[in-house]
Amino acid sequence: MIIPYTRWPDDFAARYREKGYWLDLPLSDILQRHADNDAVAVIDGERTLTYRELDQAANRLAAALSRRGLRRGETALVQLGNVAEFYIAFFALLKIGVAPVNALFSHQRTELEAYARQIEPALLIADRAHGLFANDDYLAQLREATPSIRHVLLNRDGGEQGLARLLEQPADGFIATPTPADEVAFFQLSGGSTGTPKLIPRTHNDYYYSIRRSNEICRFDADTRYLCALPAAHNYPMSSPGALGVYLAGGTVVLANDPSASHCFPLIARHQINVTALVPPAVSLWLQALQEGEDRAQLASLKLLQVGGARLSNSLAARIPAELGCQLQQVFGMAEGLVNYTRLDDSDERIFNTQGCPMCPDDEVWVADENGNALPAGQVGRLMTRGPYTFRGYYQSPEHNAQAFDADGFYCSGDLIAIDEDGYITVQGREKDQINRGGEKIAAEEIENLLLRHEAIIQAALVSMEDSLMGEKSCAFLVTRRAVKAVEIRRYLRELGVADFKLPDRVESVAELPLTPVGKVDKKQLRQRLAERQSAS
Ligand code: AMP
Ligand code: DBH
Repeated sequence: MIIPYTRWPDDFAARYREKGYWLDLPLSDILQRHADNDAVAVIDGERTLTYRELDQAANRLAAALSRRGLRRGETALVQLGNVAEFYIAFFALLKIGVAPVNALFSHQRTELEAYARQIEPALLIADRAHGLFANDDYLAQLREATPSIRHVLLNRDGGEQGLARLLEQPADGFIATPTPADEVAFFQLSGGSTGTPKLIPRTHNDYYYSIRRSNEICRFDADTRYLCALPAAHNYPMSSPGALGVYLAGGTVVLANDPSASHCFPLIARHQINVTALVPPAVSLWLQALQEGEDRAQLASLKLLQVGGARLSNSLAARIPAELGCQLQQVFGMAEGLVNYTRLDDSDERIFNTQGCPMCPDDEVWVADENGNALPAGQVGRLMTRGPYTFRGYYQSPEHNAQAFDADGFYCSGDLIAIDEDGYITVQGREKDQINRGGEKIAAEEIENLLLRHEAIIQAALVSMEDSLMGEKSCAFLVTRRAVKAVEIRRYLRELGVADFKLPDRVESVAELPLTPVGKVDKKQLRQRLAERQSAS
């Protein structure tokens, strides 16, 4: 069984191999190569796993899953937070060629079910610590709705379905059977702009390259001590260079539950963290904590702070070295592939004012106008890209792919950017119908569709509004049959089972939605209304 996906054309694949980007190694090699390494790989609270222990744990789980009949080419739905088991499960599944979707811990029923419908998983791995899985009620519902699920494993469960139990069983004679390196290793999540969350097939070859090249640029090595404070399943802390970069280099990953200063500062001091990755709102909160008297000495070991996921303002950027006492690196990436970094030896001017440049010499990035024509340096337009680690199609989404890619296989990310004479990118805005709430992406259409199912709602438009901390928050403009309150709308959406970060921060009732000349909802005008109101208040 192999998982279908949109392949790179043969001539591209040949070139990517010839240039050494694709090495035809499985991602499980990242851990396998350290099987005899007794250095600490991961620290999760009071637990510490060496590379040898991490690899053995992954082998034991892999062996147990194969004994239960999981087969290469099948898929798994996984929802684990920032716990060592996330990596154990990820490597175990790679070792037996089962491709996971790693849902975010913040995801709820709507997201989990949308992923399950798309991949028809044979295995579910979830956590008793998640509200949905605290007891077996939802589990039964999910299994009922997803007949493909044959096995369930639960973290923090002492019983039959407990993950811990499988981790105790020996892996005697286990032989890894990863999928071939040019097949799907796992699915990454797209921030999305459509009604259903889209999945991004990532192959071993393309993802391994992305991690390896990220390590070169960010200079990760065996002395790297990386704090993983963003959701571990997200592409950024997983691969840019993220935890997988750290493992490849033989360094140490320290897991944090959240990016708050009160939680992270003591971890940085205790574990002598020298690099971490944040989104811009977390940076603001760290700076604020220092101003309110948190001891800066706790950050003495921190050398590099990566910031990405959403636009970092120039003013916030400049405060990082001055106030946190470490170097800043801007990261502009996407789960679909392309990652841009400011380089460690770039000038402050570049580091503060740009989102970096593509990491690979064979990343093809250009700026298109509305008609798909290339724009000259400095002009703002659509980001178009293809390359050795940028995907060629969302999973089983031919219609959406026809829109998201041009005839030459260039992916249109929906970002509006300018590229300067030296190839450095600045993100100027967005064309996709998405709200970037401090790095967490909300597809407007997904929420609008759910809102329209409410008995009192006739029309709905979700738009971004500026927010000093989050960058953007969401506002739902509603045309309703009767008066509705924001709390009612939020409760309704929560009951439908959407992640909390997608709940509208504000709800506005209007008599009608403004339309563009072609009759689409004029979101630009709605955003303007919000901006005018904000500047008036
Ligand atoms: P996702 O599709 O969830 O992987 O999100 C990728 C998107 O996040 C990009 O297309 C951008 O819109 C946004 N993004 C990521 N990093 C940055 C950054 N450094 N500056 C501005 N936007 C960013
Ligand atoms: O926002 C992102 O998706 C993102 C940001 C920085 C990303 O996927 C990445 C780096 O790899």
